[in-house]
Amino acid sequence: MSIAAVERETGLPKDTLRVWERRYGFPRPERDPRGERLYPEDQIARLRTVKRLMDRGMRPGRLLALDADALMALAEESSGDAPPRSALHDLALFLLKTHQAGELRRELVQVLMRDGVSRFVLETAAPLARQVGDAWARGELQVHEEHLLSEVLQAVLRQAIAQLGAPAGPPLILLTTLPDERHGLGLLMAEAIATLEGARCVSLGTQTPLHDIVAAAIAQNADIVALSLSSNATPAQTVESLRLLRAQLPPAIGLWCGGAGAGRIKRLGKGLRVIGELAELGAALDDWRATGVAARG
Ligand code: B12
Repeated sequence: MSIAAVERETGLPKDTLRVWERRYGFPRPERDPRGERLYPEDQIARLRTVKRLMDRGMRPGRLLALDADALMALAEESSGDAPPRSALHDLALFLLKTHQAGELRRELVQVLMRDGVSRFVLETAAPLARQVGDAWARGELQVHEEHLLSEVLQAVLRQAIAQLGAPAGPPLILLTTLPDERHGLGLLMAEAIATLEGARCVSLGTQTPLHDIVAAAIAQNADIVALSLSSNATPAQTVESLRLLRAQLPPAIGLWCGGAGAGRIKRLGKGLRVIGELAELGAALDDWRATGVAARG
């Protein structure tokens, strides 16, 4: 894989990969006939694990000093920090591995009926998506099995949103993701919780060009534009897109961000609200209603 492909695959910027190569001697890419870097699959897998552990707060210097086996042992050990796996999650992983999509959907719908939308989203859907991502990174699930989970979860989340009916609002929230962001499950989860909290939601799905986000927000008379940023989002590019978006959106329209990638952009300043956890969305909406001010720093 080329350096650009490794950046896309792992979320590690090209410059970082080159610096690590010089400073730590890892990764050690091969070269193609034109002298361009080529990364073998085993090194990409190791880089994925390094990134995952860095997202949990570990320093790259420490991680890159470990050989492949020691890194894997650390990853196993630190998966204890992840939310505990429930019996349902084990069942879901089994159903994915045995390709029983219909059965998985039935199980999830039953949990939705039993627990209600809020608990289903916070306690079942979000941890399940993360655990499936971890299982894929460990090589326990195939890409097509991960895709299957996304499709099943999307279907169940859409069913949950439809069941809630359309609240009258306000505020009216326009939901979408930035042009390079294909992760849309967090967006659906935010839509479900916001709908439950009585906000009117219009979702454009994923990957909307910036000028179209602005045009849609004006056309829909939106109070808030809410974006979902996954951990795959490149911080520098995200900050730049958010700056452009903030500058082009009318000041009265709020710009809110959530998702694993939103935690890194807290310092963008006025006119952007970062909502760390979905559970905080209700409080943010109460706040908006109490002050009546959409654009907040
Ligand atoms: C499903 C999935 C995909 C699917 C997405 C399908 C879909 N329709 O969404 C597909 C196959 C498209 C995909 C593609 C890729 N993916 Co992917 N994917 C995942 C996976 C398994 C689940 C994502 C997810 O939904 N997570 C659950 C969400 C809901 O969690 P969250 O982002 O933390 O959000 C929570 C809150 O913050 C909040 N929230 C989210 N949004 C918002 C918005 C608002 C307004 C609010 C208030 C709150 C809020 O709600 C959530 C619940 O608490 C993750 C694993 C993981 N750990 O997340 C990998 C993961 C995110 N993907 C990853 C990668 C590398 C990729 C690809 C580069 C792979 C590739 N080679 O193509 C591409 C990139 C595509 C792109 N340009 O965006 C990596 C990112 C690594 C990193 N840290 O940089 C992960 C972490 C997998 C891994 N373990 O390595 N992926």
